[in-house]
Amino acid sequence: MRNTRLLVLLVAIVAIGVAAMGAAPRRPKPITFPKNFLWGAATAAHQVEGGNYNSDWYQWELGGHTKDRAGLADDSYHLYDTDFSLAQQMHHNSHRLSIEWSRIEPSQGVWNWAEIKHYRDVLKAAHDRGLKTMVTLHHFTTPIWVTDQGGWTNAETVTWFAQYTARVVLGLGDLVDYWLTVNEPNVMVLTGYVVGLTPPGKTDLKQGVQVLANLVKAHAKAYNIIHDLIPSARVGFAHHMRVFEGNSWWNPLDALLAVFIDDFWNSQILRSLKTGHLKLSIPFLVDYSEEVPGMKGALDYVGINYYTRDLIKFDLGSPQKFDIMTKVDAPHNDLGWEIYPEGMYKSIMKASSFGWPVYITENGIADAGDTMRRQFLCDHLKQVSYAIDDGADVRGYMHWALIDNWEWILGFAPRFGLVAVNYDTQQRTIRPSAEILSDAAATNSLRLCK
Ligand code: GCO
Repeated sequence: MRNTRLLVLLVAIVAIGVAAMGAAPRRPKPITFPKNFLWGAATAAHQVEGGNYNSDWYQWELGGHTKDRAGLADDSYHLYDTDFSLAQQMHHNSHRLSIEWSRIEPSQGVWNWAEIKHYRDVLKAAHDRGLKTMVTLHHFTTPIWVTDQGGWTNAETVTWFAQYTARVVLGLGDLVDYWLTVNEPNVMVLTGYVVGLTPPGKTDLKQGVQVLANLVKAHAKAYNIIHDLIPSARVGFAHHMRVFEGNSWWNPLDALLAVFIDDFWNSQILRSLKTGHLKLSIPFLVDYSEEVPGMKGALDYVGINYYTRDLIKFDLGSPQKFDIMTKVDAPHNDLGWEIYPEGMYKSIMKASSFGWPVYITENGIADAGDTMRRQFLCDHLKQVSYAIDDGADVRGYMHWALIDNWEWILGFAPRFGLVAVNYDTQQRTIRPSAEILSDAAATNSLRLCK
């Protein structure tokens, strides 16, 4: 009896000790980052360039599915050097942007050399401002000539994307430091083929899974083409990662579903690229399996886009048998997304468990008042540093976004920019909170974060 009591006491003491250690600060201040760390911000062609009238998204806008039309957006097609000079003023050493496929190849097999020349000018301007270039080949928009022939449901699109990739590599390859093939294949499929909010507006999970498979194949094919032409190229894709947890702690079905969804959403594409076997599955819902030649190891780094956490609730009444919820008693951004910095650490650790280096290719906050971004940056960057401490090979952080921009179906209202944009005048103004990232970039540390 006495021994048992003693044992209980001992266990309690050890437990308290461990808990106290866990609560202790993880790093001596100031937090510093590895040498040659990339510091920068991201944009995407259709969201900032303006004048893109040849893609499925433009048609979607015409169909009245978006709050505003992108129109001239930030007019970055013309003002790109102004944008880069702002990045330079903020001490960034890199910038992520995307190339608009429908400009380069306005109709099938027709190459617009003037647009290739335009992007050469853009990338040169970035280099002249001391910015390494990270170039996305497909950021949500697909040329109309492709979607007219079935878009990403058509397996031929994989070949067409490969041809476009080859053209871009030949035309721009000498000016690209990092490649991203596709942006967020999982988001494209969820919004475009499952919930139907973005083009092509379908609600067909089966077709969505086929599209996801095609996007992964398109990535792998593009990866190989880029490497054939430029053996030393660094090629990744931008993977949207989220944290999924059960909605009610007492309901094991919520937790179990969260495990399945987490694996499908966050890990299965990476695992497929590791093994060469494309396997997408959620028990009773999704089951896709195919050996894809040339896919094994077709990745040099994982680009992580991280924003938030979701809670999963078992629901017999919903077609998918679950609902996606947001934690209520937590801080949220202007769009109601939970602000959950620990998710950054969790996402990095998950991605890096596959053995690839990681770049954060997006992370940001809709915060029109600029009251939350400062803390957001500090909290998320700290989590990046903790992941590095724990062995993850993180090599860069790109904030979403460099400037306010057109947020797809939500139009111009959400303000994600380090730089505020007045859309009437195209006046750009650096937001005070941008200082956190500028100083981090200038000093390779988080000395401004408490
Ligand atoms: C995405 C895209 C960006 C968005 C950003 C904010 O993640 O949806 O890559 O185009 O604008 O994420 O929602």
